[in-house]
This record gives sequence, structure tokens and C-alpha cells, in this order.
Amino acid sequence: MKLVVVGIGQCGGRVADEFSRLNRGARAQRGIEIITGCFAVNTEAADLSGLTNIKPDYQHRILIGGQKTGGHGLGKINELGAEIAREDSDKVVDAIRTAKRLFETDAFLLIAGTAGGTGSGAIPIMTQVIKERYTDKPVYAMVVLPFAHEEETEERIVYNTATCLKSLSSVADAVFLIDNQRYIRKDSSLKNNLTRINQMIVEPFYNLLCAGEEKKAKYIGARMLDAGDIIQTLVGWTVIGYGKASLPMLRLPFFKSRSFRDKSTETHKGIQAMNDAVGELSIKCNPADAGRALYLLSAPAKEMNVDLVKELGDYLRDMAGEAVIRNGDYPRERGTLDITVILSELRSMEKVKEYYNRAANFIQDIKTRQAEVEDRLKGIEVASKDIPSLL
Ligand SMILES: Nc1nc2c(ncn2[C@@H]2O[C@H](COP(=O)(O)OP(=O)(O)OP(=O)(O)O)[C@@H](O)[C@H]2O)c(=O)[nH]1
Ligand SMILES: [Mg+2]
Repeated sequence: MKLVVVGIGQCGGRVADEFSRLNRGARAQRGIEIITGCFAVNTEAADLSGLTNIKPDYQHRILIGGQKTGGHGLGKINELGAEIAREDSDKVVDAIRTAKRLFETDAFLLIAGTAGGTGSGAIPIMTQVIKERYTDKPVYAMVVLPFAHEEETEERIVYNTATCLKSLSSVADAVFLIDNQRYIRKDSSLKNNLTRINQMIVEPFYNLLCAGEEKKAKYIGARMLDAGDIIQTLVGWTVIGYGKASLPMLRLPFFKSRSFRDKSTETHKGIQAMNDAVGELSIKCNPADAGRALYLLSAPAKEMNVDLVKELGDYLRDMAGEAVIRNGDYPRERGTLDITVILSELRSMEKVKEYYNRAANFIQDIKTRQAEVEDRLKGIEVASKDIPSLL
């Protein structure tokens, strides 16, 4: 599957930069392209210069809102981000048009953090504009939700997240939810290592995007998972997970025929990787709420047997009982077995509901506070009634 990737704001730009790195890897290691154009869009010039993989010209690192912000960001006001995106969306659309392989592109992926001003405000508008322009291609969004400690200190962050999610859900074909907090559950030092988190965010997409682009027969699975399968799976709220198990690299020649024990070890490792993938989804959710799902098994051809593929399918079916499940296998040479899982068309999403409720309370609080301020101001006005003015 080939994507045009557009990262907006600091977070969006950096994650897009990781996608660009992924494409370099695919080209160098596998001779295939998975990203046909990669762009970073920001109101802050310094963030754009800090990227490493996205081409450094102004057509790929796009500064918007120049006059309004002086190139210095929006200080978390996402209404401003939306306004600037409305005014400057042409810059982005023009840049996309120049992508060399736009005609081969299967879908768009727009990325942003929901907590800030630029990405959070601009991503729904840009999604809408791109959708109107390219009616034949799906437009997906990937949004990164804030760390818990950020939400505690600033109410505006919850408000930005809620308005961004609500707006996006009505325009994007699917919304990948990525919860920053999930990535530091096991290792809180990662909080200060956003690059590592960004690598973990994009990792599950590598084999997923590559599998359908392979041309060499030995890398084409018994059931190839291509762009069509992925597009059929992605609808509405979506989460992604990834699990990996290492396999012994070498088999000694005199053990050529494999025993049933080997086979059951492989199946065991496969289930373990699937367990990790579902246990480490990009946001907490209940797989039983998914209307659609897919999994891709990547492993050396010799390690993939019919039993393993079937067991993995049964395992996912047990968890996501109502989902239409698509699957594929991707023969690779290395000593690892990995699994990417996508759960989509999620009918319930606690975390999103929680943001909506908290933001609604916040709006109510603001209204109450405003009314109080107006009352006090009125008091001053009344007291000054008999004082002459010098103006
Ligand atoms: N995973 C990840 N999260 C990030 C990264 N950079 C920022 N964030 C998160 O994104 C949110 C802030 O959004 P930013 O992308 O910095 O904001 P922006 O879109 O540039 O908007 P303004 O600077 O306010 O105009 C916070 O929740 C951060 O924790 C990153 O590189 N990776
Ligand atoms: Mg910024």
C-alpha cells in the first residue's frame, strides 16, 4: 500500500518524519516504495528545520500562517490552527500535487497531536480539503493523544483534544488513535524520548505497507494482504498493535525434518506475538467492539504453517467476535516473527467519550466564570455611574 503522508504541527511533523525514514528502509532493504510523498506542515519554522528525513525544501516542509504567527506557533489555540489551515490549505494541496507518484497513491494519512494549537486545529480542515480534492482516495487521520501529566496541568489540552476528535470523526474515513501514555506504561523514561515513541508508533506499519507492494515471488505470501484489504478494514475509530517474537536463526543441516515439537513452538511464539499486539494496542479498547479487524503475520517462509495462521485467526476471533476479520502472511527472511493487528469500526471508545465529557464540563465552567466576571464588572460600572469622565 502506498501512502501520501502529511504531518501537521510539531508532533505530526515528527511522526511523518519517521514514516519518511520507514520508506527509506523499504527502498534500501526491499526495493519498494510505500510512501509516495511525505510532507510536514507547521506554523513554527524551527520545528520544520528540526526534521531529518523529510526533504528540506519549502514544498515538503511547509510553513503556514507566516504573517499571523511570525513563524512562532500558536500557543495551543486550536481555533487559530483551524483558521490558518483554511487560509493556507492551498499551499499544502499544491505541494501534494507535485508528488511524483501521486497517481499510484492508495490513500492519504494525515497526522497530528490533539493537544496543541496547530496540528489539532488544522488536521480536521486539511482532511476535509484533501477529501474534497481527491474524491477517489480515502483520507485517514492519525492523532496522538496527550500524556496524562499534560492533561492534569492544562484544561485547554482536553478541550483541544475533544474538539479535534469530534471534527475529525465527521470527515476522516478512519481515525487511528494513538495514546502517548500507553507507550510509557512499561518504561516511563520514554516520556522524555519522543523519538523512540515515534518509532514505536510507525513500526507496525512497515510490514503492513510493504506486504502488498512486493514483486518478488519469494516474498509473496499464500494470502497476500494488499491495499484493498486494508482500505476495506479501515472505518471510523481505529487502533493498531504490534507484537514480535524472535526465532532461532539457524537450523543445523542434520535436523532437516522438523518435529511436531518445533511446529508447536512456532505456533506458541505466534500466539505470544499476537497476545503482545493485542495487549499493546495504540489505545486501550475492547476488541469485542470492533466491526472490522485484520492481522498480518510476517515470518520466514519456513516458519509459517497452516496451523499457525489458523490458530492466530481463531485467537483473534475469540476476542473480536463481531468483527469481519481479514488476514495475510508475508514471508520474510529474518529470524523474527511479527504480527500487526488493526481493530477498526470500533463502536465504543471510552477514552474519547471521556474527553467529550470533560471538555463539556470545562465549557460549562468557563461560562460560569465568565458570568461571574461580567457581574463584577457590572458592579464597577454601577458604582462609577455618578463620576464624570474626562474623555
Ligand atoms: N508522540 C509524540 N508526541 C508529541 C511529539 N511532540 C509533541 N507531542 C505531543 O503533542 C502534543 C502537543 O502538540 P504539538 O504537536 O507540540 O503542538 P502543535 O501542533 O505544534 O501546536 P502549537 O505549537 O500549539 O501551535 C502534546 O501532547 C505532546 O506531548 C512527538 O514528537 N511525539
Ligand atoms: Mg508547535
